[in-house]
Amino acid sequence: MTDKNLTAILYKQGDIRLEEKEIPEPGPGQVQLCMQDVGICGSDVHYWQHGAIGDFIVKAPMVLGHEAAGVVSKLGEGVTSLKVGDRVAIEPGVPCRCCSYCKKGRYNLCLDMKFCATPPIDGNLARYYVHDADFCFKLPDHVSTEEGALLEPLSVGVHACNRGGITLGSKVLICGAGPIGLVNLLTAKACGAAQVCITDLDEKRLEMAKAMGADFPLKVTSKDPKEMAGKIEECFGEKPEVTIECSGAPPSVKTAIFATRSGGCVVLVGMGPAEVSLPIIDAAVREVDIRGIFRYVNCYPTALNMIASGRVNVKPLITHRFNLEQTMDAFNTTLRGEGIKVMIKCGRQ
Ligand code: NAD
Ligand code: 572
Ligand code: ZN
Repeated sequence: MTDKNLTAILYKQGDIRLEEKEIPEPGPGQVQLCMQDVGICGSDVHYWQHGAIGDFIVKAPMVLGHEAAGVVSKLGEGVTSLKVGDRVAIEPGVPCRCCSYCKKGRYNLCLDMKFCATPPIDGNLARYYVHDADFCFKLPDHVSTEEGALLEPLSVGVHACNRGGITLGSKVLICGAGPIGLVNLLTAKACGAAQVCITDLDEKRLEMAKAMGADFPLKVTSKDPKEMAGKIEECFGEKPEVTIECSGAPPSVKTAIFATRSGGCVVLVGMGPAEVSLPIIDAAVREVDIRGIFRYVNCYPTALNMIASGRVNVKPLITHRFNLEQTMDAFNTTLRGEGIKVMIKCGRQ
């Protein structure tokens, strides 16, 4: 089999195939990338296991992968910002650039967003891939392409911490110590948070959170959100001003509201059921703001500066590495809940 452009394609629920595709040519304003590192996200696994997330249904074969970095291998017409050989992180969502959201700078809310590995848009888990050059961020020599791939989840943390208003001295609660909870932990600390409490059901994940700087790793031992909120208050000696909910589990969202200080903010990052019963009057009368986030906007430059300056170290998040040919092993590892971030090396071995 000639290896032109080995690509990981989700055909339908439960059916990922590695296939040879043509190497794509860059159009005007685009670059062709020789892919280096692609991290597996929970959403890739969810599409594989369920064939859909909400209204986003896999109706046609779709290339997986959106946490990615590569090396520029060809320039499309008019591209002057990059050159062949540049190592870049790929911001996976390209908006229309023309609508009112885009023009106001909130391009993550664009209704015509084309986001890698969100149906029907192909992702970049392949040897070669093309992307718009202005959504590729050149990495300094001392930043690896693995770190470049991790700019994607880190940008979720940057956006969530911005939306929560985390600042110097903040006391912060993070619910859920998965990859997204952990990038929020790193970002909150880098924003100057004085103390961070992070919750999870899983002790291994809490150990990882402790190693990454959590002041209070707290195991969820009670099904009663008010009781958990009490335990969180005991950790800090008072309620935290900001809570970033990164599990999506309904009891945890309730805990997030009860645990947050009056006048504070709960940021909803985790996506659980579409409708959840919440202590909304408790939030209302204590002026606890509830804010959502949708991915990130204008966060790649910040995330890259955080890594390049050494203020944030994302490397410990990577617990497993596989080659592109081992894609199924990589996906099964994530499915089993082993480790934190599974990275797929896309170069020929
Ligand atoms: P993950 O499943 O790896 O992590 C979630 C963690 O929450 C797990 O460690 C789990 O043990 C823990 N958990 C479950 N129930 C809990 C409870 N009651 N209390 C505390 N912790 C609990 O997922 P992830 O990759 O870290 O992503 C987290 C969430 O963020 C997902 O729902 C994902 O869809 C969402 N997400 C949202 C956006 C956005 O734009 N809003 C972007 C990226 C990810
Ligand atoms: O890295 C981006 C990302 N976004 C996630 C999950 C994982 N990774 N989100 C949760 C699911 N939504 S969605 O609106 N959707 C499938 C488009 O339900 C997007 C944000
Ligand atoms: Zn993702």
